[in-house]
Amino acid sequence: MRSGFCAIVGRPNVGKSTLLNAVVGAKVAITTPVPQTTRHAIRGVLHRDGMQVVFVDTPGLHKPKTVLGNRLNDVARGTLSGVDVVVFMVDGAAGIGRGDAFVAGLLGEVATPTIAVLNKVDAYARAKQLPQLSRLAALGDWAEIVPLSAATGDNVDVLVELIAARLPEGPAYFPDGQVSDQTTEQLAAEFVREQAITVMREEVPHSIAVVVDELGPGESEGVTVVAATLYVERDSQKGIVIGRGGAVLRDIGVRARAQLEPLLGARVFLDLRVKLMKEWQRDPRKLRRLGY
Ligand SMILES: Nc1nc2c(ncn2[C@@H]2O[C@H](COP(=O)(O)OP(=O)(O)OP(=O)(O)O)[C@@H](O)[C@H]2O)c(=O)[nH]1
Ligand SMILES: [Mg+2]
Repeated sequence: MRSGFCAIVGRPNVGKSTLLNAVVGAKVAITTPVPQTTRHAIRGVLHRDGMQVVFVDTPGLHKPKTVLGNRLNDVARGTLSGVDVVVFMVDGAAGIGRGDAFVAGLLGEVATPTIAVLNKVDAYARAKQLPQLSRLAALGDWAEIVPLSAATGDNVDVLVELIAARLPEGPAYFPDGQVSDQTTEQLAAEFVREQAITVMREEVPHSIAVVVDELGPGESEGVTVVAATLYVERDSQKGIVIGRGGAVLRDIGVRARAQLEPLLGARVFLDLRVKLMKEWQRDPRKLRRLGY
């Protein structure tokens, strides 16, 4: 069979994780309108007759301001060697800028064949596509250039074919039916973090880390208990995440439960708490404790 690895890289918020979910056909990575959502290299597996593609979604490459930021860039850069194909994604709706040129520069140092993707073609006028494509072409030496929409799925199949054509003969790296390398606890923590980011504003989303403390059958039949802690960095953020009378945390819980129930295939009792872990983004030991 044909099989291999494909890294998806680009600056934050261009739609990398949305593409991962589209190609895999399942929600394996969280996606939000807030840049720097993804914090791990997340593997998602596309199974086809006679073919397996392991996609590696990565944190958006950016100018780091914290230890966490440096760590995220290292994770993204670390995936570039050891894959068969790289997908370099830019956001056609936001336009191509210095952040994209910076990532393209990094890719110039890597020998892996790279397919450039112009994402979000659903979100701007068609007349703007040609200039965007030529700007993208000028950024590097790309094996192919593909305009697509990760959100609507438009042209995603074309990208998959181009990736498949570049894969070697190889083994199946994941068993049939397995679409991700994350544990249920990791996925559940990410689903909670997605809703926390979606509900929060300003700088708070970046200050949140989520750890699932417990996940298992509850006392009543068909109920799964998920207990998770939302860690914030500053004392003032605790009150913001909890909200007046607990309203904000409740809102996060209701939204997260709606995502967790299909994931776990059960009714979910979700127990959320908020704790302070001072300046965790700047402390390597705390980062390790949070799994980063
Ligand atoms: N209109 C439109 N929006 C999209 C498309 N793809 C992604 N988005 C939106 O763009 C935002 C960012 O998407 P993500 O997939 O989280 O982006 P990312 O590149 O993984 O971001 P980081 O993890 O922060 O690096 C979300 O609000 C998505 O819904 C697209 O094709 N069209
Ligand atoms: Mg992402």
